[in-house]
Amino acid sequence: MSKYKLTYMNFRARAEAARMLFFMKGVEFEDIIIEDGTWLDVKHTFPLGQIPVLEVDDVIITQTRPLTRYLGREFGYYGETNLEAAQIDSIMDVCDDIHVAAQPIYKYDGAGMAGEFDAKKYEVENAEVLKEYREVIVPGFLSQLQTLFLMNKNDDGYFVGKEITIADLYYFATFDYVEIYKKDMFAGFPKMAALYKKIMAHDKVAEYLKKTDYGNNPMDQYK
Ligand SMILES: N[C@@H](CCC(=O)N[C@@H](CS)C(=O)NCC(=O)O)C(=O)O
Repeated sequence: MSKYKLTYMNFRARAEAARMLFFMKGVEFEDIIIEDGTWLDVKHTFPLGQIPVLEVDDVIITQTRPLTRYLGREFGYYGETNLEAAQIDSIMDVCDDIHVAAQPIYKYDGAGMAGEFDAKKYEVENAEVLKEYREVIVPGFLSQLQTLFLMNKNDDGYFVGKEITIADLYYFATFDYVEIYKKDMFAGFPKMAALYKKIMAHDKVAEYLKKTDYGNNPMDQYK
Protein backbone atom coordinates (compact mmCIF):
# COMPACT_ATOMS: atom_id res chain seq x y z
CA MET A 1 0.00 0.00 0.00
CA SER A 2 1.35 3.42 -0.95
CA LYS A 3 1.99 6.11 1.63
CA TYR A 4 0.01 9.30 0.87
CA LYS A 5 0.50 12.88 2.05
CA LEU A 6 -1.81 15.69 0.95
CA THR A 7 -0.95 19.32 1.67
CA TYR A 8 -3.46 22.16 1.59
CA MET A 9 -5.16 24.69 3.83
CA ASN A 10 -7.92 24.42 6.43
CA PHE A 11 -10.81 24.77 4.05
CA ARG A 12 -12.36 22.73 1.24
CA ALA A 13 -11.84 24.39 -2.16
CA ARG A 14 -9.21 22.67 -4.29
CA ALA A 15 -8.05 19.75 -2.14
CA GLU A 16 -11.44 18.62 -0.97
CA ALA A 17 -12.30 16.09 -3.66
CA ALA A 18 -9.00 14.34 -2.90
CA ARG A 19 -9.68 14.31 0.85
CA MET A 20 -13.15 12.94 0.18
CA LEU A 21 -11.76 10.17 -2.00
CA PHE A 22 -9.45 8.98 0.79
CA PHE A 23 -12.38 8.91 3.20
CA MET A 24 -14.76 7.19 0.78
CA LYS A 25 -12.23 4.51 -0.07
CA GLY A 26 -11.13 4.11 3.56
CA VAL A 27 -7.49 4.79 2.73
CA GLU A 28 -5.25 6.48 5.29
CA PHE A 29 -3.33 9.60 4.38
CA GLU A 30 -1.46 12.36 6.10
CA ASP A 31 -3.62 15.50 5.90
CA ILE A 32 -1.11 18.31 6.16
CA ILE A 33 -2.67 21.72 6.81
CA ILE A 34 -0.75 24.93 6.19
CA GLU A 35 -1.71 27.08 9.15
CA ASP A 36 -2.94 30.64 8.60
CA GLY A 37 -0.10 33.09 8.51
CA THR A 38 2.62 30.57 7.68
CA TRP A 39 2.26 30.24 3.90
CA LEU A 40 5.02 32.61 2.88
CA ASP A 41 7.50 30.71 5.07
CA VAL A 42 6.83 27.43 3.28
CA LYS A 43 5.80 28.45 -0.26
CA HIS A 44 9.36 27.87 -1.56
CA THR A 45 9.28 24.23 -0.40
CA PHE A 46 6.59 23.30 -2.97
CA PRO A 47 7.72 22.55 -6.54
CA LEU A 48 5.37 25.13 -8.14
CA GLY A 49 5.06 27.40 -5.08
CA GLN A 50 1.39 26.39 -4.88
CA ILE A 51 -0.88 23.89 -3.17
CA PRO A 52 -2.52 21.38 -3.14
CA VAL A 53 0.28 18.87 -3.52
CA LEU A 54 -0.05 15.09 -3.21
CA GLU A 55 2.90 12.90 -2.32
CA VAL A 56 2.63 9.23 -3.22
CA ASP A 57 5.58 7.52 -1.57
CA ASP A 58 8.48 9.60 -2.90
CA VAL A 59 6.68 11.03 -5.94
CA ILE A 60 5.19 14.53 -5.77
CA ILE A 61 2.08 15.29 -7.84
CA THR A 62 1.26 18.97 -8.34
CA GLN A 63 -1.94 20.53 -9.74
CA THR A 64 -5.41 19.80 -8.41
CA ARG A 65 -7.00 17.98 -11.30
CA PRO A 66 -4.13 15.57 -12.03
CA LEU A 67 -3.87 14.57 -8.38
CA THR A 68 -7.65 14.17 -8.09
CA ARG A 69 -7.77 12.13 -11.28
CA TYR A 70 -4.90 9.98 -10.10
CA LEU A 71 -6.76 9.11 -6.89
CA GLY A 72 -10.04 8.72 -8.77
CA ARG A 73 -8.44 6.19 -11.10
CA GLU A 74 -6.69 4.34 -8.23
CA PHE A 75 -9.81 4.17 -6.05
CA GLY A 76 -12.43 3.50 -8.75
CA TYR A 77 -14.25 6.83 -9.01
CA TYR A 78 -13.24 7.81 -12.54
CA GLY A 79 -16.04 6.26 -14.61
CA GLU A 80 -16.53 2.81 -16.08
CA THR A 81 -14.95 3.49 -19.47
CA ASN A 82 -12.41 5.76 -21.11
CA LEU A 83 -15.32 7.64 -22.67
CA GLU A 84 -16.91 8.26 -19.27
CA ALA A 85 -13.51 9.42 -18.01
CA ALA A 86 -13.47 12.01 -20.83
CA GLN A 87 -16.97 13.21 -19.86
CA ILE A 88 -15.80 13.48 -16.26
CA ASP A 89 -12.77 15.48 -17.42
CA SER A 90 -15.01 17.98 -19.24
CA ILE A 91 -17.00 18.63 -16.08
CA MET A 92 -13.90 19.00 -13.93
CA ASP A 93 -12.40 21.40 -16.44
CA VAL A 94 -15.46 23.67 -16.33
CA CYS A 95 -15.22 23.61 -12.54
CA ASP A 96 -11.58 24.58 -12.79
CA ASP A 97 -12.50 27.44 -15.15
CA ILE A 98 -14.59 28.76 -12.27
CA HIS A 99 -11.54 28.82 -10.02
CA VAL A 100 -9.44 30.49 -12.71
CA ALA A 101 -12.09 33.08 -13.59
CA ALA A 102 -12.25 33.95 -9.91
CA GLN A 103 -8.52 34.61 -9.80
CA PRO A 104 -9.05 38.38 -9.28
CA ILE A 105 -11.02 37.35 -6.20
CA TYR A 106 -8.50 34.74 -5.14
CA LYS A 107 -5.86 37.39 -4.80
CA TYR A 108 -6.98 37.23 -1.19
CA ASP A 109 -5.03 33.96 -1.04
CA GLY A 110 -1.65 35.66 -0.80
CA ALA A 111 -2.79 37.96 2.02
CA GLY A 112 -5.18 35.44 3.58
CA MET A 113 -2.60 32.72 3.58
CA ALA A 114 -0.12 35.17 5.07
CA GLY A 115 -2.68 35.95 7.79
CA GLU A 116 -3.52 39.54 6.83
CA PHE A 117 -7.02 39.21 5.42
CA ASP A 118 -9.72 41.74 6.33
CA ALA A 119 -13.01 40.53 4.81
CA LYS A 120 -15.00 43.72 5.28
CA LYS A 121 -12.36 45.94 3.70
CA TYR A 122 -11.97 43.41 0.94
CA GLU A 123 -15.70 43.38 0.16
CA VAL A 124 -15.72 47.18 -0.20
CA GLU A 125 -12.55 47.40 -2.26
CA ASN A 126 -13.58 44.61 -4.62
CA ALA A 127 -17.28 45.38 -4.93
CA GLU A 128 -17.21 45.48 -8.74
CA VAL A 129 -15.30 42.25 -9.22
CA LEU A 130 -17.46 40.45 -6.67
CA LYS A 131 -20.64 41.71 -8.37
CA GLU A 132 -19.46 40.43 -11.75
CA TYR A 133 -18.50 37.10 -10.21
CA ARG A 134 -21.91 36.70 -8.56
CA GLU A 135 -24.08 37.96 -11.40
CA VAL A 136 -22.22 36.93 -14.55
CA ILE A 137 -19.38 34.47 -14.02
CA VAL A 138 -21.04 31.91 -11.76
CA PRO A 139 -24.32 31.73 -13.73
CA GLY A 140 -22.33 31.44 -16.99
CA PHE A 141 -20.38 28.42 -15.78
CA LEU A 142 -23.44 26.86 -14.16
CA SER A 143 -25.14 27.09 -17.51
CA GLN A 144 -22.19 25.22 -19.08
CA LEU A 145 -22.36 22.56 -16.37
CA GLN A 146 -26.09 22.19 -16.84
CA THR A 147 -25.55 21.71 -20.58
CA LEU A 148 -23.09 18.89 -19.86
CA PHE A 149 -25.43 17.34 -17.32
CA LEU A 150 -28.34 17.38 -19.79
CA MET A 151 -26.14 16.06 -22.61
CA ASN A 152 -25.31 13.04 -20.47
CA LYS A 153 -29.04 12.19 -20.32
CA ASN A 154 -28.67 11.01 -16.79
CA ASP A 155 -31.35 13.02 -15.06
CA ASP A 156 -31.86 10.73 -12.11
CA GLY A 157 -28.18 9.83 -11.77
CA TYR A 158 -24.99 11.71 -11.05
CA PHE A 159 -23.05 13.85 -13.51
CA VAL A 160 -21.83 10.76 -15.38
CA GLY A 161 -23.35 7.32 -14.86
CA LYS A 162 -25.29 5.91 -11.94
CA GLU A 163 -22.45 6.00 -9.44
CA ILE A 164 -20.75 8.98 -7.85
CA THR A 165 -17.46 10.00 -9.53
CA ILE A 166 -14.75 12.60 -9.14
CA ALA A 167 -16.80 14.91 -11.41
CA ASP A 168 -19.44 15.05 -8.65
CA LEU A 169 -16.91 15.50 -5.86
CA TYR A 170 -15.09 18.26 -7.70
CA TYR A 171 -18.40 19.94 -8.50
CA PHE A 172 -19.39 19.76 -4.83
CA ALA A 173 -16.05 21.15 -3.64
CA THR A 174 -16.02 23.95 -6.20
CA PHE A 175 -19.50 25.18 -5.34
CA ASP A 176 -18.95 24.80 -1.63
CA TYR A 177 -16.28 27.43 -2.19
CA VAL A 178 -18.38 29.56 -4.55
CA GLU A 179 -21.04 29.63 -1.85
CA ILE A 180 -18.71 31.75 0.27
CA TYR A 181 -19.08 34.56 -2.27
CA LYS A 182 -22.59 33.91 -3.51
CA LYS A 183 -25.39 32.78 -1.25
CA ASP A 184 -28.10 32.02 -3.85
CA MET A 185 -25.65 30.35 -6.18
CA PHE A 186 -28.14 27.96 -7.82
CA ALA A 187 -30.85 30.56 -8.53
CA GLY A 188 -32.32 29.66 -11.92
CA PHE A 189 -30.60 26.25 -11.98
CA PRO A 190 -32.90 23.81 -10.15
CA LYS A 191 -31.35 20.73 -11.78
CA MET A 192 -27.90 21.80 -10.66
CA ALA A 193 -29.23 22.41 -7.16
CA ALA A 194 -30.84 18.96 -7.14
CA LEU A 195 -27.62 17.32 -8.28
CA TYR A 196 -25.66 19.16 -5.58
CA LYS A 197 -28.12 17.94 -2.94
CA LYS A 198 -27.96 14.41 -4.30
CA ILE A 199 -24.17 14.43 -4.00
CA MET A 200 -24.35 15.74 -0.43
CA ALA A 201 -26.89 13.04 0.42
CA HIS A 202 -24.66 10.19 -0.85
CA ASP A 203 -24.08 8.05 2.25
CA LYS A 204 -20.27 8.35 2.29
CA VAL A 205 -20.33 12.05 1.43
CA ALA A 206 -22.92 12.76 4.13
CA GLU A 207 -20.81 10.82 6.65
CA TYR A 208 -17.73 12.75 5.58
CA LEU A 209 -19.45 16.13 5.83
CA LYS A 210 -20.61 15.34 9.35
CA LYS A 211 -17.07 14.76 10.51
CA THR A 212 -15.36 17.66 8.73
CA ASP A 213 -15.62 21.21 9.90
CA TYR A 214 -12.69 23.37 8.95
CA GLY A 215 -14.24 26.28 10.80
CA ASN A 216 -11.34 28.61 10.20
CA ASN A 217 -11.81 30.10 6.77
CA PRO A 218 -11.39 33.88 6.72
CA MET A 219 -14.05 34.02 3.99
CA ASP A 220 -16.62 32.52 6.42
CA GLN A 221 -17.37 36.10 7.34
CA TYR A 222 -19.35 36.30 4.10
CA LYS A 223 -21.66 33.47 5.11
N1 LIG B 1 -3.38 25.39 -11.13
C1 LIG B 1 -3.16 25.13 -9.74
C2 LIG B 1 -3.47 26.37 -8.95
C3 LIG B 1 -3.16 26.16 -7.47
C4 LIG B 1 -3.37 27.44 -6.65
O1 LIG B 1 -3.53 28.56 -7.16
N2 LIG B 1 -3.35 27.26 -5.33
C5 LIG B 1 -3.49 28.37 -4.43
C6 LIG B 1 -4.33 27.96 -3.25
S1 LIG B 1 -5.96 27.51 -3.75
C7 LIG B 1 -2.12 28.77 -3.92
O2 LIG B 1 -1.27 27.92 -3.73
N3 LIG B 1 -1.96 30.08 -3.68
C8 LIG B 1 -0.81 30.63 -3.05
C9 LIG B 1 0.21 31.20 -3.95
O3 LIG B 1 0.08 31.08 -5.20
O4 LIG B 1 1.19 31.74 -3.40
C10 LIG B 1 -4.01 23.93 -9.30
O5 LIG B 1 -5.04 23.66 -9.93
O6 LIG B 1 -3.66 23.25 -8.34
